[in-house]
Amino acid sequence: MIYRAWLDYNVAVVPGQTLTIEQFLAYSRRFGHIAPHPSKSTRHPEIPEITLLGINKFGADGTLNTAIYRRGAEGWHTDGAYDAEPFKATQLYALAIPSTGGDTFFSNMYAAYDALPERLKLRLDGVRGAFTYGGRRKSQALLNEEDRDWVPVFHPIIRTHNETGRRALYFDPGKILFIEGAEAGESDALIEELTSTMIQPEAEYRHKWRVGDIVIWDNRCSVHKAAGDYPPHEDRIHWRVSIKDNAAVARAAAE
Ligand SMILES: O=C(O)CCC(=O)C(=O)O
Ligand SMILES: [Fe+2]
Repeated sequence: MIYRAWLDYNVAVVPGQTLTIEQFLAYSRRFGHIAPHPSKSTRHPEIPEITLLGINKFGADGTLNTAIYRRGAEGWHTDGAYDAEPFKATQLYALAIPSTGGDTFFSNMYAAYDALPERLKLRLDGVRGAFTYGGRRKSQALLNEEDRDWVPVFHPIIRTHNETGRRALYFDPGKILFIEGAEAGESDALIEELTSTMIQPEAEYRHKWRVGDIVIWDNRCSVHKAAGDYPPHEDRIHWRVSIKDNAAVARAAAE
């Protein structure tokens, strides 16, 4: 039931939960395989599948670590586009929520595809983009030094969702390097045009968190960003899991 609604709506919210980590992991596995996130420094110290959001926000000298405070707030993105098999879903469970701010925004990429001018639909059909962690800006502050060397991976910019069969725009301004087969000027122009047109205001959802909320989103057909605007001295803490497609993980293991 939840799974079907989630496929239809991209984002599913289950409010009012009181879960242990084991329960959260067990529930998350209904959606697929939980893969540890490449940011090792923000993983739970004992359970690598769990990423902790909003923990260790202040350094030893008391300064705010903006990479942690503003994680996910640097722009619209889809999680894991730097991976050959990107995360199908991301799921967050809210443990502490500030008195004001700290919302998460979502936007539908089926709607973004539908709204593309015919010229772009034709130009991008069958065309792939090159993606890395940090993209052209090389924003890699959450990665350990030894984990910052990324080989670009390629994904179709117009993606047919493997479960719904619908076409979506698959694009991430902060992770894309270039559009395959386009000369540099055109590639930059396409990236700029997609960046400025990908968000359809009527296809947005803004989640206002409450403690106990579980929110899962589909990275294959939506983008999201954190507001990054809450009072830094207040807590905003989530458990987070990155979820891959079971069949894809089994295929990769067999290779
Ligand atoms: O903290 C949030 O609101 C979302 C952060 C984010 O982009 C993510 O967890 O993938
Ligand atoms: Fe994200």
